Amino acid sequence: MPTPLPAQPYPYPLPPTGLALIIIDMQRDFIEPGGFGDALGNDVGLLRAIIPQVRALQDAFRRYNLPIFQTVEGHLPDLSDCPPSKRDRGHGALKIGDPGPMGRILVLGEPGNGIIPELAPLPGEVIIPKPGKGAFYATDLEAHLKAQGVTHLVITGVTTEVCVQTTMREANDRGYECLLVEDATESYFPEFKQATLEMVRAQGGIIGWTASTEAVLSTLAAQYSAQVAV
Ligand code: TIU
Repeated sequence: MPTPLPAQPYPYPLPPTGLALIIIDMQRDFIEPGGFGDALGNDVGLLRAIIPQVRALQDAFRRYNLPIFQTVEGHLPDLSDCPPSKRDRGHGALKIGDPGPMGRILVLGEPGNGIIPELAPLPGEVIIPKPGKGAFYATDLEAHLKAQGVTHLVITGVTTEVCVQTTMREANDRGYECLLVEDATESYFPEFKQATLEMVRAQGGIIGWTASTEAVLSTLAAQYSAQVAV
């Protein structure tokens, strides 16, 4: 039986099996000075606010043996998977592939492309490299989810209205029941974050649900503690 999790626009049916945590792009490129987010002219310090909540969710999913998928946005060193439109957009100080203080901007394997130490994955946890904003485009995320019987996604990470929202919309169209965690996602633009929360849960949950980290943690404990204990 699903356990109702306090959420908007109505309780989210937390399933007994099939739940996964998605952590979008908590990589140095977006959160530390000298990366892609900084090159685009953003105040990257804003995004650090969600680290404790994402970490608490990561710890809980580990405790209950539920799958965790982290993504990183990045491109192959030859940029063959980076459309010129993306590289040229925005007239930033540094373009994708240029050398920067944390290595080549938004290139897979460079120091800036690494997940921040506070949220480092454990051995065996899956990292999905993605060339686009959505985590399903040109990745094997859906194959992983199907292989593990995942039907419900708790979604966190940055930035809310770009990679997080794109991923949630892609997942919703594929039939996943998606919950966006309000205080575990962040944007360079507070008003865009707020608008995203409102638009995904409008019209009876047109894209899915939103809830607080505390609501997710307490409902996870009620649903899964007993399962782990046996
Ligand atoms: N620029 C911005 O807000 N976001 C991105 O480019 N990628 C992600 O959201 N991860």
